[in-house]
Amino acid sequence: MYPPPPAPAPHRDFISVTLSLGESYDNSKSRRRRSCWRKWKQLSRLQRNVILFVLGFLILCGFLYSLQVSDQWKALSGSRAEVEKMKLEVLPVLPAPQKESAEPEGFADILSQKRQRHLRRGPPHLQIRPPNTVSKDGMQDDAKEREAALGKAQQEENTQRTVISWRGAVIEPEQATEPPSKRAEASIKPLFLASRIWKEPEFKEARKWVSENLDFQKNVDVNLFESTIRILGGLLSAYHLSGDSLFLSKAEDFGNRLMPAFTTPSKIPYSDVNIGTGFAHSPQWTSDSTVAEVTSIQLEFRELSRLTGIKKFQEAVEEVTKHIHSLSGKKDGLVPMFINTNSGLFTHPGVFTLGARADSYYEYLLKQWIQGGKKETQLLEDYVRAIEGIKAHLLRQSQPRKLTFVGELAHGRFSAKMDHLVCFLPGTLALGVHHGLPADHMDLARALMETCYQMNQQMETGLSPEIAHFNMYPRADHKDVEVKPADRHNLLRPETVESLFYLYRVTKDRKYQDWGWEILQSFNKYTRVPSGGYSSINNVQNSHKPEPRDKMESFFVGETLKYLYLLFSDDLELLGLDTCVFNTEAHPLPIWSPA
Ligand code: DMJ
Repeated sequence: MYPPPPAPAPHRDFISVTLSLGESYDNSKSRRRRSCWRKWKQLSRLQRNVILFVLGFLILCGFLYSLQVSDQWKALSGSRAEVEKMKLEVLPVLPAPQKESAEPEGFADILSQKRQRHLRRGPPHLQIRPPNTVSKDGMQDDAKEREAALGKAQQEENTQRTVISWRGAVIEPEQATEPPSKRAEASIKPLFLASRIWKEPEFKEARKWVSENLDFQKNVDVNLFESTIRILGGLLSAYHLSGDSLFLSKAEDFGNRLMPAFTTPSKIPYSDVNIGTGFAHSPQWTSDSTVAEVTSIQLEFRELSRLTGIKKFQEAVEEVTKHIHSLSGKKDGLVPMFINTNSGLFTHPGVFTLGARADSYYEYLLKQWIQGGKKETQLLEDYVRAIEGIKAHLLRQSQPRKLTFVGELAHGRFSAKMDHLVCFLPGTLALGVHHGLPADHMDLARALMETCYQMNQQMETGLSPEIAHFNMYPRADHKDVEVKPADRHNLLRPETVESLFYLYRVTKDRKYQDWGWEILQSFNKYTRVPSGGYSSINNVQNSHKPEPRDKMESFFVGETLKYLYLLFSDDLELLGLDTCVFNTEAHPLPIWSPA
């Protein structure tokens, strides 16, 4: 045992603290040193060795730790630089609309903005752009620098446009100067005056590929609907954009290969066809086809007939339209989701949605009417009746913000579920109003557009889930839009921005551009892949871990980016709503007899 330490003198402690200034500093230090030394001497050899070993170990650890921290610090500074670099790389790649009545900016402003122009881009109509006219007053010294700055800014814009024009929207609005090929039919007002895409090197490269590599003699099953809207629609659109008959002959070849799909007892086409063998069939598990699929191939087949003079394409698809027009099982113009290829009857009756499996039925009623010069009144009647059916049976308002949404009906039971796919509807309604349909359709279009925007905006990533559920009852802590775990993914779908494009074209309200801009920022932030391209994500509600799926659907470049490009263009005649209709994959086709 060690002798007990000398009894502490409480007053002395008190004095050593409070009166330390009255005691010499050296004295107190040397006393402490002496007492430590005495205690050290009182320890056994073993105890001293243990203490020395522990001290040595601690010093060694401290040294190693300091080395590691300095490495981490270096890495951290490096990764900060990386983050900054990435911020610069994750630039919005689409051009934005011109600032409205912009005051010319001072040169100093432009120079200081130049470096940050992408990072600080706000809503499109507030964006900073080089002025069109520049005051000469007091600016002569800076003229060269200004020119360089503007040139650089323009260069940046051009680079962005090049990026987007290659894999995205392939149209350059500022080059809209020349008409398409003289080979375009005289009866059709030249469609794409606005574009001279066929002069672009990318187009030439693509044409070469189509000419040398696109061979449809393949033993492969394709889905009739998907390949019609993407391949046939794309080829027809390329023909109209370029006037190059290569695309029309490819379209005719492909159309012929799809025709066996219509050889069913009911003339309602099969879902699948082998384009090499001509064997067409339903999916293995059913003889049903999807209503949206068999009714959303008409724009393309009709146009193919008009261009080639071969009637069978148009006749086959119009047979389907007529059949469905007179079919029972609808509810105030709303159609079920399935139809049987043998009986020609709707199956799974009593279930109504504007989402998957029914959506583009409604879209193509209106668009065929427009395509044909607004003469086929039966199409119009079916469309208008369906909109009334939607109002009567599927519309509700959410809580707390009273967002108007389109739900679903199953055997009389309403479900507050809305697919993101339904967001095509505000755009289609606005397109109808542009072509003379009732003004109350526009009220509905605006209300639904707000809802689709909120489906994006209320998510942590700013991107809509695949399916939203709406809260219909006032409940504390509940937002309007709710998402089930299985529905949290985002496939880079176009419907919201597609509708924003139509709403902007019809109303000229720049808020729709702003909303599109926000969505583009979110795509760039959460779905853009640093090495190139974009990816679907698993979870729109987790901005820290959105979980990329490593998959980019072709509709992202075919539709989503194209509609964003057109939304941000202030050239309202670029693929104007009076000259063309976009098929459901965003490929523009001509209106036959423009009003
Ligand atoms: C597109 O392929 C078409 O728009 C189709 O009509 C349904 N939606 C997808 C993209 O979401």
